[in-house]
Amino acid sequence: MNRREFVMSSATVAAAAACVPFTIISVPGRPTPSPSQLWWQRAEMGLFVHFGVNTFTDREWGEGREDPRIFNPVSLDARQWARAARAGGFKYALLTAKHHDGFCLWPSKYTEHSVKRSPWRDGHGDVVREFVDAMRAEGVSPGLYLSPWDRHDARYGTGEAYNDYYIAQLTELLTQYGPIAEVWFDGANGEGPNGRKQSYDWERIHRTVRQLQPNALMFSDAGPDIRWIGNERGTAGDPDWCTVNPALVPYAGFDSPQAGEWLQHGQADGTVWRPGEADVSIRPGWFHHDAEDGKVRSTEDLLELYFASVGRNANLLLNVPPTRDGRFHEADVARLAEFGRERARLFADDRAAGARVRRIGNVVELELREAAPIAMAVLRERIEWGQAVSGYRVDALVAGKWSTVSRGTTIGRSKIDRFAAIASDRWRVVVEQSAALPQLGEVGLFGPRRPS
Ligand code: FUL
Repeated sequence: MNRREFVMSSATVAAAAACVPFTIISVPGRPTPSPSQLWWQRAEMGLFVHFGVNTFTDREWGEGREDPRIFNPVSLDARQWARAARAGGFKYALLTAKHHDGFCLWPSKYTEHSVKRSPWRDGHGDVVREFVDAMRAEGVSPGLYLSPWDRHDARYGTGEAYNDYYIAQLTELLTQYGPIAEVWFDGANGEGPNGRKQSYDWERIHRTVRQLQPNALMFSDAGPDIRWIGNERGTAGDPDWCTVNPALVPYAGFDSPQAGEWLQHGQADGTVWRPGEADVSIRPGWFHHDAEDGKVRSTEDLLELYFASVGRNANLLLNVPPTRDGRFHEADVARLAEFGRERARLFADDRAAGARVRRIGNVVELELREAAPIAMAVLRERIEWGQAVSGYRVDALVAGKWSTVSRGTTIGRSKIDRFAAIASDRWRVVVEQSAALPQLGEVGLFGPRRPS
């Protein structure tokens, strides 16, 4: 925003404040998203793909002593994963290139513990390659998970030697597979084969990613670009700020009784932009287990996750694990497609489209073409200028009087409010409290859900 716009909007705020009470609690220099963060927040949803030796041992955490010969996904079809991702509306996807067991899904030069020692594709296969190619072919941006905790490698827990190994692997992944949208750093930090824990060199890890792929976003409890939302249930906090105070959670895996809360909510006065990502699995486990084929989340459940994450200013990272065959199970594929269809139906008819919009200071007023019943409001701030709103309400004009249908705290990139359907052609969003000059973006208004 240039100075002139700022002065003009400040003036309109002052004018409107006379009739609609409004408080700006402070006006510091607010952090804003980088172009990659902005792309990522607009992407809304990523698909997580947990796959590896655990898929074959029926476990969640491998020990690091698994025989690579057990890895043989005879019908592996990454394109099937990618089609399912696209049908569900996922714009990016993350593969566990290496989980805590240390087994690498690509033929790393730096270890023998990888697909090259497996019978799959006669030891010439590369799951990372098939994954990135398939995702890109379906218009889904690939990302990778590389577990720092490694229960196989003898260097783990010895200091520099393991850090060198980790950086060498990261370098392979970031130089041989094209643009990587997101690199996921897990906070889990257990013992290695020698019974010792490794102290990770985060500074060097971050520097490596920035140098090799300046547009890749780094996720961890401590970012630096995307923060963990503080639970594995796929739900963001309310309020949820994109800004955080980086000193509170200084590194991935940082253990403190308050860390969960800090990550859930972010901080209104945070000095860095670090939006939250809410990870959760479509099944009870992260890896595929036959016994959980009947426990795939329902479409209703997935929609609730969407409202509790994207609807509260976070991204949703939904895990779907391939089976031993190397394909997604048909139940998961069907669920993803239905989830995509249901969201398309829910958001098909924006009744605010074509409305007359008046923006007066802290109020956005909409005059719809007709008085249709509305049951859901989608609010956005123009986050390219930062996040500011900390209190708002949505009103409808009913029988000549404004009545409040929902109230909330933060908005950010997206806030979705659902309420009992109410018919009116006049709606308004009133910002009641803000950490800086509020910049409301589009407002979407949608009718009640129709039975399918
Ligand atoms: C955790 C890991 O320990 C789980 O196995 C899984 O990968 C999850 C996404 O992150 O920290």
